[in-house]
Amino acid sequence: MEELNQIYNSVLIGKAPETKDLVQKAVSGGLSVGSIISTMNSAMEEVGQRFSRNEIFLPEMMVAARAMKFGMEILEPRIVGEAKDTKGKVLIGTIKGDLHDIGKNLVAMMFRSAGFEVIDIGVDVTKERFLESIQAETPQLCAISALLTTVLANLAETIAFLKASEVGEKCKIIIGGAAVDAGFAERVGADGYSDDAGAAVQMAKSLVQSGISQI
Ligand code: B1M
Repeated sequence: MEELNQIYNSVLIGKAPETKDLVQKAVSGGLSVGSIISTMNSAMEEVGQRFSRNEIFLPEMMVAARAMKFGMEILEPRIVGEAKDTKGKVLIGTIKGDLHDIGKNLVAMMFRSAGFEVIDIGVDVTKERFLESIQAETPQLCAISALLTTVLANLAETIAFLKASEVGEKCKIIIGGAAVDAGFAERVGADGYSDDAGAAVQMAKSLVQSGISQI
């Protein structure tokens, strides 16, 4: 489809205002939000692969990320909408040492669209800040994003720290992001893992339905 190809190329080469316009046109023309997100995700995947092959460098990766964020600005109100009831409360952040936030933001939007209250505590979050925020906000779930393999030790340490704390029994920890998988999640004692935003929401719903009580 021509509109999706244009969005793909626009994200790939990092044209932020153009991406915003194209996404606006695509949604006005009736293209689904899901197809636009998956097109932008594919472009980011290609950006990552080109970066790995040293065909592009950090500045190109940064402008591509900015372009996707511009596109997401158009989609956000359509994803989030008006939540009618509260399914639960989720605290979300990207682990210490990791500044990637596009995936985390998308997961947060999907949670909001499914009726969860979301407390987003940002990127580069230390284990102490996760604990303080959980104590202050009393969420039923804490979702942690990790895209870099170099932060896996921080993630494992954070999960062990939270599990050993007073919130350990009450707040379930779910993880996701390109650096983690189900095996890692199991080894480090996370309560759940998902590889995309939609699956994270389904998992959260089933964890909440299985009777987690609020702290
Ligand atoms: Co970075 N980066 N980056 N980067 N970057 C990756 C992750 C990398 C795979 C690229 C590559 O080499 N192929 C690589 C990591 C390699 C590794 O660790 N093995 C990498 C690297 C090396 C780096 C730097 C170290 C580069 C450098 O400085 N030399 C540096 C690190 C900075 C830091 O964090 N300390 C860096 C920097 C950056 C930018 C700032 C330029 C930019 C981020 C901008 C931003 O986020 N604001 C960036 C980008 C854009 C990428 C790629 C190209 C795209 C990431 C993205 O946004 N994808 C990425 C390559 C890739 O992932 N293929 C790459 C779109 C997004 C929607 O997907 O985040 O995967 P994603 O989220 C998905 C799922 O993973 C899941 O749901 C989302 C939607 O379905 N999910 C969850 C995510 N979090 C979840 C939490 C959950 C559940 C599901 O909780 C339950």
